Amino acid sequence: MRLSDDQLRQYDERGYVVLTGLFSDEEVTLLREEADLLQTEQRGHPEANTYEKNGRIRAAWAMEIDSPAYAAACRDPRVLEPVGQLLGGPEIYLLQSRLNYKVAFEGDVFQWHQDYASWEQDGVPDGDDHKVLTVLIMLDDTDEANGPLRFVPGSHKEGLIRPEYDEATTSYALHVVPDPAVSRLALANGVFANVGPAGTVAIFSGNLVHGSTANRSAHGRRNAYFAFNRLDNAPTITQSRRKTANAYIANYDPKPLAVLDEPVLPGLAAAGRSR
Ligand SMILES: O=C(O)CCC(=O)C(=O)O
Repeated sequence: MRLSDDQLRQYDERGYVVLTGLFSDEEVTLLREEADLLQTEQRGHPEANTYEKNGRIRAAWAMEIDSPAYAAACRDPRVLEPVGQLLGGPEIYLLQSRLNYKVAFEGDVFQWHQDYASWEQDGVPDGDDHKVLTVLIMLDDTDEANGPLRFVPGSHKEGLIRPEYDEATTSYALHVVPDPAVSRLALANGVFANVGPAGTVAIFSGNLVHGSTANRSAHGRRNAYFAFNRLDNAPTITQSRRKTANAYIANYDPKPLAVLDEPVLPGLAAAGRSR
């Protein structure tokens, strides 16, 4: 699946492009079943999970190491071909993956931030929009109430905004964009909310300012994220400089990803389970 010239332009102008309904209901069902498993001690690497202040699951990192379905999703041609177009070549690898659960009633806020602020700490040399980016897959129908991921369109053009390190707001310390910069950009450009049906995908720049509110609704909001980086932009350090970092937040063994000839998720979904 290739992005049109219009979609490529959108990515450059707004810092993101949305592909509604890219994954089928059956595929999403499979990814949700895997999400259920990943949040338990039964996943191969339970130490890769992080928790809210109240002990509920916040995120499962590195899903693909324990889940064939997520391993297939990040190599899926519907994902990797557009990423290849945007990153300008086939030599790309998976820098990071995470599944944010944003559970009903309890899922906490993600402060406004740019992902590159963290990746810089992880040693990624360049945050250029065409070197490193993220693919979001919405696993639940998402509306204004269950904490959609929000983008500030065009904010990627600022490059990296000097971040503040917030260790207090949530269980997960984050390099956040200072409030005055968020206000300035949101007043100038507005805010876009990723609402829509499960299976929708958004591709966004590592410099795009984004965040989400707490989920106080009765409906969970799971988002899976795959961050892709060019191989020639891989860190030269072997360990993150972040103050708090588990071993799964960045991939320090970069290997070029081979795009699958065709999607395998439909077959896995039809088989009922991926294992
Ligand atoms: O899932 C969300 O609402 C926020 C995700 C995000 O920005 C992150 O994990 O860095």
